[in-house]
Amino acid sequence: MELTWRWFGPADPIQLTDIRQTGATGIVTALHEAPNGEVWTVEAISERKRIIEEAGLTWSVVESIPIHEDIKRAQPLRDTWIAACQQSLRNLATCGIDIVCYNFMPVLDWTRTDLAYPLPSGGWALRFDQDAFAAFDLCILRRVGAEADYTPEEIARAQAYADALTPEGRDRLVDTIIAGLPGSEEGYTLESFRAMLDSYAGIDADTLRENLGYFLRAIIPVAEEVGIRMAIHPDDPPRPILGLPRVVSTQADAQWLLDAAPSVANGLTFCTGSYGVRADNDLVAMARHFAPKIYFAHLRSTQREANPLSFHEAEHLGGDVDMVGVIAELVREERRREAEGGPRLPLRPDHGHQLLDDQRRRSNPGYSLIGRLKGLAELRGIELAVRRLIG
Ligand code: DNO
Ligand code: MN
Repeated sequence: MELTWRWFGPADPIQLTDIRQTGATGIVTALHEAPNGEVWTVEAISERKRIIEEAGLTWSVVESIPIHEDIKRAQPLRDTWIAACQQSLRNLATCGIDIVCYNFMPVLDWTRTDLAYPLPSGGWALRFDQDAFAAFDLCILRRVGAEADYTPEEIARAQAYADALTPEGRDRLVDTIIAGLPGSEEGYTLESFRAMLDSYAGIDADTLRENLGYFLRAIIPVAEEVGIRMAIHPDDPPRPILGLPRVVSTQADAQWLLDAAPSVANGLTFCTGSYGVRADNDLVAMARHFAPKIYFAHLRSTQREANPLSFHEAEHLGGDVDMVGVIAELVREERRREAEGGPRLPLRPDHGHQLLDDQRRRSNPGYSLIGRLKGLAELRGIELAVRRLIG
């Protein structure tokens, strides 16, 4: 499989020359500096592509093309933003880029409560602690109606959590949740965040699904026409949060999405770390079922904790995800594509722990150098072993 690495562009403290040494050959990136909704021009795309190729790498996947909140909320300007997105896809195709990852999570992209959770080994992981999150929701944000989403025990634990927070701890928690993790299109203050949440009043899962369907019916034909394969990233965590609906969390959700706009251009980013947080997602079965529609793979594992709504990011080959089983399905799929002249199947280590020098150098949360290098090396080893063993 094509080994890739997420790079946040020239501002990423991890440079292309570093990535070249990891064994990855493909770059996963976006024009992160382009404001949400603006068309990505052929000039800007080719310039970024040139920088990547000059380093001996290729621009393998776009992650992500931003989907404007107006599209998710069906606001009057949605057709304008959709037209911009269609034009960006045409321009990407002109530059020879043919896989585009995106997500349809309202307001927040992926969400964590702790960016440096100490592991017994001394490494640091990203963590989502349900009590910390509930403390944010109930005691800091004070979202109207939030109590209905929690049991009395959860509310008591959240209150105790909030009472124990220092002012710095409180600020850190707020920033971690709403300031925007890497790749997020927006960051918020508490005030702008409340306003954004309010703008989703009345939008339930059915409405969000309807709006996603509208988007797909507009985008997928254009992608198909220009030879781009769209790959939706699942929700992380894969469940509604803060009263916001999420509709790409389960096998049934992914099936709905594929059926909503049947086309070779409509496919999935198989993110094992996101889907894998739910015990009812059987990842090996999903990899097998969706294999031909998996256009991009994010491989990492998570570990559910005593409270199964809490989790932290595990070793790539540890935790709750059967990574060997998933890779075996992906290798089988790649074999089929090789036999039929089908498209490539890029994968990337999705996040890594902060290990060794990672703890002393700057990097984007989740996107460390050594932690991801370790993940990549392990995943590559499994792939080679599986390839040999299945003959
Ligand atoms: C989480 C990460 C995210 C993801 C974006 C995709 O699993 O992979 O940064 O890239 O949500 O749009
Ligand atoms: Mn992912």
